[in-house]
Amino acid sequence: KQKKPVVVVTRKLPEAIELRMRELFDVRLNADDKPMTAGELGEAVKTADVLVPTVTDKIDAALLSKAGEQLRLIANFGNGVDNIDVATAVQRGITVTNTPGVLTEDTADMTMALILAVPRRLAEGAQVLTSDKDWNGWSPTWMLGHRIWGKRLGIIGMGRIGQAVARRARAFGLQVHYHNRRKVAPKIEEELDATYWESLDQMLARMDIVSVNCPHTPATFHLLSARRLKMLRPESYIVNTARGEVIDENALARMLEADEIAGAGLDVFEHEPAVNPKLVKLAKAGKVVLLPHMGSATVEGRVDMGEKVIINIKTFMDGHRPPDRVLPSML
Ligand code: 8YV
Repeated sequence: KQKKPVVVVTRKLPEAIELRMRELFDVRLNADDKPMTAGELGEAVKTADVLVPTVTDKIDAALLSKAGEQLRLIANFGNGVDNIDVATAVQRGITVTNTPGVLTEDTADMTMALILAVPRRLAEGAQVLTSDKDWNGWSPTWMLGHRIWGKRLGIIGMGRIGQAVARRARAFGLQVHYHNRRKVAPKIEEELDATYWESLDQMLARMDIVSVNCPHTPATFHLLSARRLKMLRPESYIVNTARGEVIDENALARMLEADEIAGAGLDVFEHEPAVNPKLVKLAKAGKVVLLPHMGSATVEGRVDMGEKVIINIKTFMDGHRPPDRVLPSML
């Protein structure tokens, strides 16, 4: 009987996924629900045939240089692969996979939730009834937010998630605009009634709400730089459910403080789990809504992600190309 491959899983996964993995592989699980240290990861790659990391594990060139010859596959539990030095992994003959598709709708839902929550002051309103202060009752001029219907939404990154956001936005009466490396297929553009902007600067200057839905790559790091953020109108809002690194977080916080933009809804941060104290202060003041990286956090989604990881490992171990292989040229 063939030896089961050693699969090191860096974080606690849904129980059903762990059970299924144990049937198929020689699973080494990180027992506590916190990230492995760099030292523990270094030990893990010496023995693992397959590594299953998450967004909280940095799989960089230094770590990969410690890997033994037996490490052949890194099956990321997650869609974004900015935690992995894919080019170095591939150079060393290691295949990398991710979990695309299964978290598209959940992440788009959370994006839409923030698009609604910030202009309509949802978090602030919810606090009124749970804080010690009394609610004095309805008033015609109290807790007024801004209408989103009829406004212009600019989506940065029109991949699966961007398109899913666009579909929702259309249903809420928003006009959809987008910036992407390239124009999407005419059929999709037509379905979404979406306007393409080749120039991100020009799009930013005309939007009411901007949503970041692109991956974090060297090309998108601080894509929303201090200079670009200045293009935004003071009445505009910004939502990010992609990666914190795409926005210069400090510059954004400064602009929010100075009322140079109206508000922000952020699910991701530049230095997770640290959050810029200025943003926390602004959240307490009701100007921004902060979520702790929950975009894809559904019970169903995590199981789907786990199943994708299993399929990728199994297919690879059976000698075939795994369905969700990531190549450096795709980034
Ligand atoms: C996951 C995410 O929670 O998949 C991604 O890219 O950001 C999240 O939805 C996380 O990455 C799991 O590793």
